[in-house]
Amino acid sequence: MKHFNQILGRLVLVSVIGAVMTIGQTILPAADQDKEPLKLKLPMPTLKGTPDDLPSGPNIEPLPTKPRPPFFIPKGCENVAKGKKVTASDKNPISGEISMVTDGQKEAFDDQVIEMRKGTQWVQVDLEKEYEIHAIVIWHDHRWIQVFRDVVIQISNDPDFTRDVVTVYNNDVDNSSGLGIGKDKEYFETHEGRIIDCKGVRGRYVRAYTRGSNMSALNCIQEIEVYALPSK
Ligand SMILES: [Ca+2]
Ligand SMILES: [Ca+2]
Repeated sequence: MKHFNQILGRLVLVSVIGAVMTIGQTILPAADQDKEPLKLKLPMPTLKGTPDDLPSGPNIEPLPTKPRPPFFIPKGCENVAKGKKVTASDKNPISGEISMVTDGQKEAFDDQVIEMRKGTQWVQVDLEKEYEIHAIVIWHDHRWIQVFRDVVIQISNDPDFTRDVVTVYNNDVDNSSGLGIGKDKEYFETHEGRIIDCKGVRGRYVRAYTRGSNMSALNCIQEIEVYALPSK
């Protein structure tokens, strides 16, 4: 038993050292002089609460139970999408105006959501020039805690997205939208939005696809923010 306790003691010690090292690693990016936490102006959470029958499965991230950890981004990045021109596959949305994608409004209110027809639809932001893009933050529709299908986000210098396309997010695992098989997870819409790490991809246009949600065949979008540096 004494021997067992010695082994147990060593195991605990190793675990403690391991934990300290892990904490050290997670703190490291903050020490990076060129980076800072991305600061977002978050909307209020929905007052509708969390549904009892949330979808689940191996490809859906569980609903977070605590605030998102900081996301580090190069110093000087700004939201270069605010107020920029937006186009869409659905020229005549069921509700809302396409320009609302970049108007800065993203509260969980009906009049701050654009609803487009069913099937795969996209919205596209023209940043007016090429940027070095480090993060895209997207709110589809956080009026309800729900999962959007076929979330595909692409960057290009071609407004038609026929060439030089970089896909920075794709959770279309069955390729039902025909843009390629995605390896990213589905996730729940919350007031925090979704941060997409773009790692400095250069481009002028950002396009975001969806194909309905677990609640509705319609495609909703509230806001897209693009945190970027001028392209050198
Ligand atoms: Ca908006
Ligand atoms: Ca799909």
